[in-house]
Formats: sequence, C-alpha cells, structure tokens
Amino acid sequence: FSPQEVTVLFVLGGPGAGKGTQCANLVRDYNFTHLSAGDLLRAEQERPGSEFGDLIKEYIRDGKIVPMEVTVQLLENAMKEQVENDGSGKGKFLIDGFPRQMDQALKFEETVCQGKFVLFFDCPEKEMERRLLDRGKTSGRSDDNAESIKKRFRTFVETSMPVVDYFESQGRVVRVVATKTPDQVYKETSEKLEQRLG
Ligand code: UP5
Ligand code: MG
Repeated sequence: FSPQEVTVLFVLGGPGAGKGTQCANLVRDYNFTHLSAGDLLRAEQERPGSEFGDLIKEYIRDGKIVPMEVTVQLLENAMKEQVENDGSGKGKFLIDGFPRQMDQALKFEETVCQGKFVLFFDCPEKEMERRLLDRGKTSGRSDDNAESIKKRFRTFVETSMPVVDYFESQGRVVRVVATKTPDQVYKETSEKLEQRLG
C-alpha cells in the first residue's frame, strides 16, 4: 500500500494506562482498525515454527523492547492485509503500544508511513501498578507480576518517554488524563480526537 492510502494514529502510555481499553471504544465508534504491537508479538510468540518465539518470550517477561525489525515487520504485514481486504484500499489504524523506542519511530515513519499524531494516555505509576496487579490475577500474561511490572515501568521511563517527547516537540501529541473511570477517560479521548481530526 502507499502511505497516502492510510491514516495512522499512534497510541502510547505506560503499561496499564488503558491503551487497549480506549482503543476498543474508538474502534466501535470511529471505524478504526486496532493493531496492538504487544498483541502481535504475543501471537507471533505462539505461532508454531516462528523463529522469534523464544526471543519474544524473554523480552516480554523482562519488559524489554523486542528488536524493531520484528515488530515493524509484524505491523506492516497486518496493515497490508487489512488494506488489501478492505475494498476501498484505505485504512484507518490505531497502532497501540508502538513506537516505544526512538529507532522504531524513525524506522516506521521512514519505511512504512507517517503517523498523524500520538494519542498519549497519562497515568501515574501507582495507579498503573494497581491495575496490572489486579489484571494479573486472571490475565495469564507473563509480564503481569510485580517483578516484570517494575521492569516495564523502567523501560517506559527510560526508553519510551523520549519518543513521546520527540513527537511533542513536533506538536504531534494529544494528551489525555487516564486516571479517571474508563467512561470519563473515553469522553476526553473522543472530544480531543474530534477536535484534532476536525
Ligand atoms: N483499566 C483500563 N482503564 C482503566 C481505568 N480508566 N480505570 C480503571 N481500570 C482501568 O488496561 C489495563 C488494565 O486496567 C485492565 O485490566 C483494564 O480493565 C484496566 P489496558 O487497557 O489493557 O491497558 P494497556 O495500556 O493496554 O496495558 P498493557 O498492559 O497492554 O500495556 P503495555 O504497554 O505494558 O503492554 P503491550 O502489550 O503494549 O506490550 C507488552 C510488551 O511487549 C512490552 O513490555 C515489550 O516487552 C513488548 N513490546 C515490544 O517489544 N515492542 C513494541 O513495540 C511493543 C511491545
Ligand atoms: Mg495493551
């Protein structure tokens, strides 16, 4: 597909900030295709015969960023598939949990397409930790435990926040307070999105 055919919004925020929850709302109301980088990596990890399975498993448990070639390729494939299956040849994408390291941001925008802006969910660690520990009781996610959560927070602060700052410096961040109830967060999200998309 050509970059002009698609619209991409990046969705960022710390672990447990509510990216997935709010993306589901946006898909329902605005006809976006939701691509979660974490979900794509977890699916690739489970895929029989994947050469990256063990590597992804280790990186996710340790809250580290999987080498970008793997993630960019998974995202690009998923976008291609969607654009080809959609008769209009157009795609409106929410890319959730990506880019979370500077090299990914540059590579994606250079080789796939430019993102319109970043939707950033701003939430303090205490609240994110509470949510993730609670979800960990039933999620089965290998990284929803106290030790992995600590590592994920660290990666977020050291590696992913610089990406948000980079987009911010270009006036490409829409910031939403993510501490209130899911409905309240969504209200602010949809209002700011409509403002920005016009
Ligand atoms: N919840 C949601 N909103 C709430 C609210 N307003 N009030 C109260 N509770 C709320 O929500 C998390 C939990 O909180 C849920 O139980 C929800 O009900 C509740 P969710 O919407 O799932 O939050 P989200 O931000 O999506 O949290 P997630 O855990 O998915 O965030 P991460 O960014 O940590 O996970 P992701 O799947 O994106 O990445 C996982 C790992 O993959 C990374 O750590 C990394 O190792 C790897 N990765 C890469 O290597 N490269 C990439 O590019 C991307 C990922
Ligand atoms: Mg998520």
